[in-house]
Amino acid sequence: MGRQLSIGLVSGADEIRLRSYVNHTVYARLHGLDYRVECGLDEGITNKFFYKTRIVERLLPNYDWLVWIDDDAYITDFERDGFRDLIAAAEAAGKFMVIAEGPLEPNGFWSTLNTGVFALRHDPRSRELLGSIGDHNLELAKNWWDPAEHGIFTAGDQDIVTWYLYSTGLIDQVDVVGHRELNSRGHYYEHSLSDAFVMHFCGYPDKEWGVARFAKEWGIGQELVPDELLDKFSVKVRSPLGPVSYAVRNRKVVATSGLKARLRPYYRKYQAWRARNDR
Ligand SMILES: [Mn+2]
Repeated sequence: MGRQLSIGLVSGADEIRLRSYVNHTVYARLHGLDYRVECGLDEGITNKFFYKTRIVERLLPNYDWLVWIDDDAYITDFERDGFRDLIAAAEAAGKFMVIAEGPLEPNGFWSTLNTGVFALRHDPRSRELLGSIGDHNLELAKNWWDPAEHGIFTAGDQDIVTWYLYSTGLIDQVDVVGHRELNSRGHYYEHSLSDAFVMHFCGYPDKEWGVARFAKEWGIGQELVPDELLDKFSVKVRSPLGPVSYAVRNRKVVATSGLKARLRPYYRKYQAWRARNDR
C-alpha cells in the first residue's frame, strides 16, 4: 500500500453567503480532510463562475486530489466516506476527475454534468482542463452546445467543462457518477438524509430559506449536521434563521411563486435567465 492520498475540500465564491462552511467543516474534521473556505476575488475575473475555478487552480498543487463543493451544497450523509471512496476508485482506474451527472430538476432542467461538486487530481490533465476556462472558450462551447444532448446552457464553467471534456475525448478519463453519490437534489430524498451524499440547493429563489425549509422537513438544524456532531465539534451558533424571519422569507417566496403562476408564459424565460445566474 502507498501512502494515504492527501485530499483537500474547498468551497467559496466572491462572497461568503451561506453557513454551509459549518456543515463542510464538521464533515472534514470527521473524515480527516483539509477544508478551506476561500474568497475567490482575483485579477481579471470576467464571469462569476470563474471565482470557483480560480480557487481550484490556486489550491490544487497543495494536494493529491482537491474536491470543490459549492457554497450552496451541503453534505447530508456524515457516515459516508464519500469523497475518499470515489477518489480511491478514480485513482485506481487512472482517472483524473470525479463529477456527477446533472439530475433532472423539479422545473424540468437538467445537464449532462454539474460542476457544483467535483474532485480533481493534481495532474497535467486537470491543469489543462482548468486552463480551458475563459470567455473565449465559453463562446466555442455555446456554438457547440446541443440542448437535446447536453441540457441547459448556464453560461459558466459548467458548459466549458462539458464542452472541453466531450469534444477532446478526455471524458473517457473522468469518472461520471450518479447524482446520489456526489451532488443530488431535494426531491431525491425520500427516506432519510442518507438517500444521497450531498444536497445541492440549485434553483432556489432564496437559498437560505431553501436550506431552512429542507432542515425543517428532515427535523435537523439549519447546518444539516446531526446534533451529536454539532456538540462534538463545539458548534455554538445553530439554526440562526429564527421562526419569525423564516415566516417572513417564506411569505416572500410563496408570493413570488403565486406571481409565477399568473405569469406562466413569461416565467419560462425568467427561469432560463435565473438558471444562468444561479450558482
Ligand atoms: Mn451551486
